[in-house]
Amino acid sequence: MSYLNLLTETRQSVGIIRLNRPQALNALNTDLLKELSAALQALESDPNIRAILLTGSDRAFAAGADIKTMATASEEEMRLNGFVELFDSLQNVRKPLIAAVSGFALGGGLELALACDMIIASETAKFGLPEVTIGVIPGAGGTQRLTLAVGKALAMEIILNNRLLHAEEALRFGLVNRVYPPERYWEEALLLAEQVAERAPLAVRAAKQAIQASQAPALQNGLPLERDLFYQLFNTADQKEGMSAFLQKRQPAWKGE
Ligand code: CO8
Repeated sequence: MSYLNLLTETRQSVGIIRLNRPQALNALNTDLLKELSAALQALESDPNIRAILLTGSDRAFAAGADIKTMATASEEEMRLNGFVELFDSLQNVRKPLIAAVSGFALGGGLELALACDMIIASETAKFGLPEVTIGVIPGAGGTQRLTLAVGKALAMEIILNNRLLHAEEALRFGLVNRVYPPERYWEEALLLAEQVAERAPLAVRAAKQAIQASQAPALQNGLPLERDLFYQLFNTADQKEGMSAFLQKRQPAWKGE
């Protein structure tokens, strides 16, 4: 199967999905997320695949949800268009999912990496949730999964004040598993995926399920609340101002309305 916004390949029992919208730094739009959902489903149901590697380009894993497609949307349109719900397909993946991150992993891009089971980073990686700089909040699990990963104090700074973490900080704070030089991160991520793929598949799947259960209580409460608050912000002047300011490459003028 070939895709317009993804490149896919398999290496023995590892399925590889590469986000491929270079003109927008792999920003996530509906078409890309639909393809990602289909590609994940195909690998999940392929008995020859035992681990999945998700990656982007050297410049960007993904710079967030596509601001162009959201800028003028109303709250009702956002609730109805199913865009954010497409993200949920990641939660149905029971095989181990490893993110190989280089460059920008911002907003929905970081949320994508956080929804994976392990993150291998290039020294060039930059992690952040800059949504408040465009008048919204993370809507695909960022407030919950980042807080679980790095703790409340740092999550507050990252989400409320757009603090970016570089790769070494992300390693120190427990957001990523390992950091490698740019010329090696991808091969190391593939090696990790190949190693996990060698383990007993039913045991790996059971272990993933059990580890995920340790986070389930927080996620069950937090994810629906986060999504609802994210949608509500599309009913504000600040969301329209923030996103149009980004697209017009100017500073936003907040009204608090
Ligand atoms: N959406 C749409 N286009 C984007 C995005 C984006 N998120 N990020 C970058 N682009 C585009 C730029 O508009 C630009 O296009 P053009 O050449 O046509 O002007 C092109 O990619 C290259 O970007 P820049 O020229 O800005 O490159 P720089 O190297 O100067 O800057 C940055 C790189 C810092 C990454 C900058 O592009 C940036 O700040 N991007 C936006 C980051 C951001 O705010 N992300 C959060 C988006 S909101 C979000 O993710 C909410 C998630 C909600 C749930 C998602 C469910 C899927």
